[in-house]
Amino acid sequence: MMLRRHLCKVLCIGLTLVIACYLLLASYTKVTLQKLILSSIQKELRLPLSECNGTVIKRLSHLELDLQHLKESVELVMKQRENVDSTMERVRDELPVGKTVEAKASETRKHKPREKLFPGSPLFKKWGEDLSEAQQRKAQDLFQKFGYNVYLSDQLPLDRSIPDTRHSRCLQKTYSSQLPSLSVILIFMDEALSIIQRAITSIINRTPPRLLKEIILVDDFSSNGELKARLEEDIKLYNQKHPGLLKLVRHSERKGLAQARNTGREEATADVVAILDAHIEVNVGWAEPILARIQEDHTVIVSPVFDNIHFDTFEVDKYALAVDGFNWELWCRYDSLPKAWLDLDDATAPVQSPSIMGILAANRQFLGKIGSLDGGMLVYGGENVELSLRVWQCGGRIEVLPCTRIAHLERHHKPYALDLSPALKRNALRVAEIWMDEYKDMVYFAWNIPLQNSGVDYGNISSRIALREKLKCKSFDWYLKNVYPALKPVRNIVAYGAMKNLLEESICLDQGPIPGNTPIMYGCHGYTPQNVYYRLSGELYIGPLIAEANVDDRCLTDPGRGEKPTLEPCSKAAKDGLHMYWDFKPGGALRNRATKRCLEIKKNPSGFYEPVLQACGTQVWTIQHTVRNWGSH
Ligand SMILES: *[C@@H]1O[C@H](CO)[C@@H](O)[C@H](O)[C@H]1NC(C)=O
Ligand SMILES: [Mn+2]
Repeated sequence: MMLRRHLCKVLCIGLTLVIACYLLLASYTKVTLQKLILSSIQKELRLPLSECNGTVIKRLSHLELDLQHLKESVELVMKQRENVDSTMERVRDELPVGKTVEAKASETRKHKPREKLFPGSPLFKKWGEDLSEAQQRKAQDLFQKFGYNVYLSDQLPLDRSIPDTRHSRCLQKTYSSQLPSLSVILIFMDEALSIIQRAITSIINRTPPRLLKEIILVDDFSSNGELKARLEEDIKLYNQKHPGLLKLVRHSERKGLAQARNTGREEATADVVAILDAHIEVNVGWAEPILARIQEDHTVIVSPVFDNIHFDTFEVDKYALAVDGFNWELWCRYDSLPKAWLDLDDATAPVQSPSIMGILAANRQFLGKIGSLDGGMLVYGGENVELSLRVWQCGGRIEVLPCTRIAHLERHHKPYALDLSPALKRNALRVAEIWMDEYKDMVYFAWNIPLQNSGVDYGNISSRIALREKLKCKSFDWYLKNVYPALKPVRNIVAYGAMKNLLEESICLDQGPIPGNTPIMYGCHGYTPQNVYYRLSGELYIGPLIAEANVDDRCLTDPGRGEKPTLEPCSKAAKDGLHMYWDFKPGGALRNRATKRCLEIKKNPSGFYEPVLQACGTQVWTIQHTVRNWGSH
């Protein structure tokens, strides 16, 4: 459940796009026209979402965009929007910054706007009206390089105040005077210096000095110059004021997020480590809840609540409390609060969470004992799910602490990474192979990767398997049932991937426009709208695999009359007794068990193939992957 104000905006854009997509798809307008429209709206799509969702959007923007992918991201946003709606209103009312923002906006309107040099740049949508041309150039340049507004960051005070986004009951909490000591670890790679300085300043100003033992900076082989001598001079200055507080460790080659976090933990000496990104500002009272909870139970891994620092204005938006989850691709996502927690009626109580987003705090020794972070996770992504499964399966627990709030800068774009999806896919398979037992197939299904000879090198996992045995960890089945019942496995999938009719092999079965429930034939592109999952029980899903237990997959259905097949929510279709069970073997017909009609393809008057239901002829279908021996293990 996410709180995103800009989701409104995305939704509006989204709806417009969906309508455009629908019209275009329906009439199969020329590909060139589609591309033209897409390139103009591509910019709109690259909106700042939280890090994990940003990755999804990012991935999409890296792919050859066509209408299908557009639909997919819009669908994603809409799904999130549904979840968010209710909390959005509530939190908006609570949010104290709303008024100031409006006041500021009307103030700036009085100034005569200068000419905009970069009218298309997201940096200048809400900011920078008074800049001279030289200043605009400089700001845009820095923005391109870093993915956020370095020009503004360099001017804002390092000790600026941010809204206290805690629930009022957090302010009444008192803590023991004998709390454990804290090492804060800041990981960075090509971050702007002022961003790191502001993170350090917020930590020094908002952590009681008696608790803060050290701040350890870990540089994962940055290339920008200001992080060399200038950062070292800075550290000297800080240490003159606070002797021995700051330490700097540099990697001599790029090692990725997981290993940078490990380096920080290994350097740390306090009882508790908080391993943070460097593009954050901690909020007031952030440390005490962490230290008190870990003192109470040293096996708890803590996730803070994130707020959003806007990449352009640096204003802070409050995000709603949610737990951290993931889907079968192992992308992170926010999930709704558990009923057991809501029943407690204590807004300050720790919330049990299936996963972490990345930033964490833990007992230093306990984190080491359970294997820190998996150094075999490369670049970025998946390392958070790996740690989460290990923590839960090996005797720890994960909690979100509502009174610990950290404002996190969400980049507009990650300037250094080209395409993260190969690393994400590889890391996901690594997690699946080490931790997910018989459920690992779900990750292969979601990514549409063959179970055998996947061609993906997830590295050597023997030491992590040995660790799992040494720690006598529980099964993934236990985790699903006891920790994350909201994640839905699908049983009896025997075939998956793109589905083609041998009559015309350049087109694939496709879920069709969203919103809408009419499958189509469309040029094969390999993305999730063309994922098909066939179950031994006869259901045939079309579209991305749904991981949420309370959201239905969509089943191919014969409505019993007319030619057009439909897609219906599977469990509703089953309850209503719709004709949703099919007989199918690769290279054979696709035949409805109830109506005995076959799904075949036929040219429409404009000369394009459409899927139709008709008396079975000779048409046959193939599907990309089958599960070992048609599912019999
Ligand atoms: C994997 O790593 C272990 C040590 O952790 C080593 O003994 C083994 O030979 C490695 N396997 C391969 C295939 O490299
Ligand atoms: Mn981050």
